[in-house]
Amino acid sequence: MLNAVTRAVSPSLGRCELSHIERASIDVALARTQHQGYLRALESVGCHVLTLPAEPELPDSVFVEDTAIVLDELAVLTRPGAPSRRSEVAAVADLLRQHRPLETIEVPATLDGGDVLRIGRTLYVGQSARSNPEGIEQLREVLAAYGYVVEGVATRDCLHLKSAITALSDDSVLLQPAWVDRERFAGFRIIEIDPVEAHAANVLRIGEALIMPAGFPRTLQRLLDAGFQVIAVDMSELQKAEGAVTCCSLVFRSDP
Ligand code: CIR
Repeated sequence: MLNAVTRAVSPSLGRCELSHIERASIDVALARTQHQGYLRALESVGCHVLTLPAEPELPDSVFVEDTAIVLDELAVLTRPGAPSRRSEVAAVADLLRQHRPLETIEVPATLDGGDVLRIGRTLYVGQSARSNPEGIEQLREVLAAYGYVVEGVATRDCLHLKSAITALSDDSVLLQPAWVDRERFAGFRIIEIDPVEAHAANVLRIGEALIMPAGFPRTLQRLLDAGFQVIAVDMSELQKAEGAVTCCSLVFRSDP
């Protein structure tokens, strides 16, 4: 059984942080409808969805992924790189406390969950504007005791490591070569996004299924041709907030 922790769209989503895209007007009502579609997609692949209430004063709080890294043995609460996002962590912590022992990332470290790509017992962590070397080192120290390996990965021109690469299975990844070096993942079967669909690399793997944003038909076709089962969900309004599919949930086993 899988739990998916999510949080309802904030009415202030239009005041979100933006780093690499231009601000465009966000239809919050449509964002809510699309978020509901995303929750239904999670349920359709077997997740038990837990939804925290919306936070009017925290524009980016729908993007719960950035607040924690949840593993079978524990959850690590992050210290998000954007100061405006640090108070998102408390409510997520209160919920996760019911499921896992908690560890924390402390000052001066910063770490966003969007930078953390777990494949097996390895956590690849983006060296980004949001996750600093201290954040990566603290994560390494916390997780060493549990037998996880933490590896820093250089990123460029994107918000998070998982903007540039996500896992499709235990041995294959979807990758945007402009934002992360392909050679770094040479041990994996690599499927590249279609070059005209720059933001297509963020897909959410749930068991054998992949959830991806609608609007990337060429990359979708590449995944279908490779034999993957894909559910496309319309996320246009959350994409205007520089979010995609992994960022809107924290998925973990309820019976580790
Ligand atoms: C931010 O800049 O923090 C938000 N507007 C978007 C966060 C997206 N998070 C993610 O992909 N993990």
